[in-house]
Amino acid sequence: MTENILTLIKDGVVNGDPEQVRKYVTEAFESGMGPQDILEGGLTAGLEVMGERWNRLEVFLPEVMKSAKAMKVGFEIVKPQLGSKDSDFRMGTVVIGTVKGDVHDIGKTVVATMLIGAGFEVFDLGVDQAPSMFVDTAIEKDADIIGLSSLLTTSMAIQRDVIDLLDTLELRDRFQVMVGGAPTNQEWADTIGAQGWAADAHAAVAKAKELMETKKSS
Ligand code: B1M
Repeated sequence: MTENILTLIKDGVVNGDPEQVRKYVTEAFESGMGPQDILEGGLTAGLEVMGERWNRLEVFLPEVMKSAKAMKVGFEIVKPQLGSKDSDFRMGTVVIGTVKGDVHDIGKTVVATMLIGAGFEVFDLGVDQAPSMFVDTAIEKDADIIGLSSLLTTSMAIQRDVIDLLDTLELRDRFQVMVGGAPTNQEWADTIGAQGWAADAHAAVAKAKELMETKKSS
């Protein structure tokens, strides 16, 4: 039963069918399934299939866009269930966004939502953001962490540009920088001097908590 609904959600994403996604995400909740399972087992799994098909040149951009839109319809239903923030309690403040030249926003939005759910105050800048935007907002909001998402090998360098800008402004010690996105890894984070890297949204929440501990003890 659980497997079945998740497969139907996944197929809805693959086929770019928002109504199918909406129907079965709603049914999944009604049957008692948790938001995390629906997100990972259905919605994200559907986009992974599209990514693999793209790699094999079996699909084109309009199909991937349709799938991404269908995924977002489901994510909007799941999102409120992921966030259980107690408004009086704050783990820390995060400014997050996708870097300049990159319009991929799904993974970044999932990470932002999970951080909110874990009790962080999050300012989501959206996509295609210049280094100065991250730094200016972090100063303005007195952030603890700057989160940089990049899904393209061509946009990864912008993560380094943000850190370079912090160095230039002598603000390097004021903020913890966390990077993420499919082409990134721990080695890249170490190379550019980011304090944190995470492979997925779960790991991003754990890393953000760890960075807060580091910040408090420094
Ligand atoms: Co694009 N795309 N895309 N795409 N797209 C990829 C990323 C690609 C790997 C596909 C491929 O070739 N196999 C490839 C990049 C290759 C590379 O550079 N290595 C690619 C390309 C080439 C492009 C275009 C250049 C295509 C073109 O125009 N010729 C173009 C780029 C436009 C631009 O940005 N300037 C493009 C466009 C698009 C769409 C608009 C069609 C659409 C995006 C829609 C949207 O976001 N609104 C799209 C999509 C959907 C994808 C794939 C299929 C799926 C991405 C996704 O949303 N995954 C992707 C293939 C793939 O990844 N398999 C692909 C689901 C999401 C939940 O996972 O984003 O990885 P992800 O996020 C994860 C982790 O990475 C991590 O946690 C998240 C949640 O678990 N994470 C962080 C992410 N950010 C983090 C930040 C953190 C910590 C963790 O801390 C701050």
